[in-house]
Amino acid sequence: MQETRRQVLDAIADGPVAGPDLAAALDVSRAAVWKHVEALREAGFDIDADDGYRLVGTPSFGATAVEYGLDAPFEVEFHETIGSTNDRARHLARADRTDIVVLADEQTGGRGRLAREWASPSGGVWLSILLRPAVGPARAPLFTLAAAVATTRAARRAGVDASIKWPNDVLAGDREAKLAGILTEMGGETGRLDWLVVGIGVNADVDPAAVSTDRPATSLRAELDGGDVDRRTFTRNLLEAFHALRSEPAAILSAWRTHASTPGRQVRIETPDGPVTGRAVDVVPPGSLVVETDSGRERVSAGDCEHLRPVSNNT
Ligand code: BT5
Repeated sequence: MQETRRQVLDAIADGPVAGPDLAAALDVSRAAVWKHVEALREAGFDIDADDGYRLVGTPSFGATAVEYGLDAPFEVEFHETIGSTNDRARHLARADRTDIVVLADEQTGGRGRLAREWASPSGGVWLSILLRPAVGPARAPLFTLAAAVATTRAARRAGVDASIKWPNDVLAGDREAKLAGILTEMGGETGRLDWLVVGIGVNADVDPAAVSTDRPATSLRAELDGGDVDRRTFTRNLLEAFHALRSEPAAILSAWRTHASTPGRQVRIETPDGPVTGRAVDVVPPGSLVVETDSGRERVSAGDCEHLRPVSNNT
């Protein structure tokens, strides 16, 4: 958000401030104050001007709504509808940008891994974070884990009991239905990571039936029994948690372990080299799952993981 606009919002958040006082405090003309107020109104802020300027309402979603009060250095670009936020972030990567969050209410061409479709109706939190971390490509999976932790934390703060299924799913509810998925893409020369796009799709204020697929899906709204979903606060919490983790990569794995439900579970993982079945033991750098199989421990770096239910004794 433009800095003066942020200062205007901060100044009028706690009560009416007369136009001339605001102009003097910000060292701009009165006409400039009026222009900023108009721009903020257009962005959805409700600003009362009866008795000086006073902020009476913030927009529920959008770039300015998320950026206002965001304690992380991201610029937010919002689209009511877009093909895929990952595609847009990749485009921005080619223009040498960084630390941008592309956020959308709806995607018409949302993508999952391996060119699968990602259902993205209006009401979701569909976002992609463009980063240029100073690490090699081999460390990129850490950022997928960080995104999963950040999403899980934000969901829990919203009152939803979420947990991570290795490597990129956030599950919720008794059925362990999919609440969110993550698609990380990267670019660079051999051995060098130029950019990273971490795409996060969260079924926020949507009906699970609108995203129903071959596998069970859920949403924040469904998990809150139809209660209000504050997408603005959710997105802010998610971005702040992600920023804290990317600033301290050494803390990512331990944070992942405390938010994941995969370790200790019987799993079946479809890998490019065939299925691996056994008990998930741990996650090791840069994000591989260690599985105890009949023929010993195996490290799996990529694949589709299924949590197997323990076989009941009376069947
Ligand atoms: C993922 O893939 O889980 C990664 C999803 C990433 C989506 C975000 S949204 C913002 C950004 N922009 C994009 O274009 N993408 C990213 P994967 O693990 O391959 O799971 C895909 C599978 O999940 C599909 O084959 C369906 O079975 C299921 N699925 C599709 N849409 C879903 C939804 N909205 N909720 C739950 N499950 C879904």
